[in-house]
Amino acid sequence: MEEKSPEVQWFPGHMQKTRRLIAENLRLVDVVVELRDARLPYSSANPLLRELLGEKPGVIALNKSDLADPAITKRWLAYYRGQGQPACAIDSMTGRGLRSLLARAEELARARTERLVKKGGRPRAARFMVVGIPNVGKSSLINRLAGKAKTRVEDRPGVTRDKQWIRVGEKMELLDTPGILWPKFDDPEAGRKLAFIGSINDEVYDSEAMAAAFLAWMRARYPDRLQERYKLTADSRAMTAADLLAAIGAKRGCLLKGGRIDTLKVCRLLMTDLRAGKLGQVSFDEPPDDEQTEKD
Ligand SMILES: Nc1nc2c(ncn2[C@@H]2O[C@H](COP(=O)(O)OP(=O)(O)O)[C@@H](O)[C@H]2O)c(=O)[nH]1
Ligand SMILES: [Mg+2]
Repeated sequence: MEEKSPEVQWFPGHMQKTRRLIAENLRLVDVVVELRDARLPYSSANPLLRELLGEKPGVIALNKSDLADPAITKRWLAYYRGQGQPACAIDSMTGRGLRSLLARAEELARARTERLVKKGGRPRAARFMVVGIPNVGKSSLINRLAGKAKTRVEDRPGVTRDKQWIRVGEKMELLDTPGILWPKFDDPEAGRKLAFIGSINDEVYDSEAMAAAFLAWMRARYPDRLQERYKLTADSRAMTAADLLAAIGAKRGCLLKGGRIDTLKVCRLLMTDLRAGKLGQVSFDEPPDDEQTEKD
């Protein structure tokens, strides 16, 4: 919640500091869980994380998979598999997928922990941290993994005092503070999609343009959903985005004095319905098409 607020601005200085903090924490862990929004596996990624990670293994966790289109999530997972990138779909609210996420992370960490033992170190739990842009569910995941007890691992020599570790299962320890990354700035389409799902402040976007882009996407990918939700006639399929917006506004009584359509209100209604899941499971990023992936 706290990072979601529109007041958070990512100034270059802020980004430098974030980078440094994450780099420091990265040295303490064996593996990184990179959270992305399952509805936006591309747009909710931080473009610099790969570089920050270096050789450190990472597993991508597509969170909020309950809200995403399951068929598209499946294609993303196949895509990552093709790239040799460990990934899984999770739901931090119910805990779905967490067991397999932990298994993947533990497996990736093992190479490192075993190497340490070979070099004469004592066997120890695999350490990991969670990173991601604001609002992808980092705190929810950490709380879920920590459980009600919030068992903390006591301070140990060699571990910075202010770092808290949470024991997760038998073999793992989780850094209790997530790494907060900044979202993609240079890609207006990604920004617009992040605004759809409420991950960045949508006031910076022209709401009518945003709604038009949203309606175009819904129409192309989920042609029945708008019709069902707003009880539109079949000919609404052929309408322009502006006419569609007006039709939805008329159905929902989003009117200004004098009977004109209150476009802003319709835009808000669309976003509220989307975010509440009233338009069903929707994904806005699709993986590069499979044929191309195979050629790469
Ligand atoms: N439906 C759904 N909502 C989630 C999931 N994980 C987190 N959320 C919600 O997403 C919002 C942001 O979560 P939060 O953990 O604060 O994200 P953070 O900013 O990355 O720490 C909250 O309203 C959560 O309840 C999930 O898997 N499914
Ligand atoms: Mg948080």
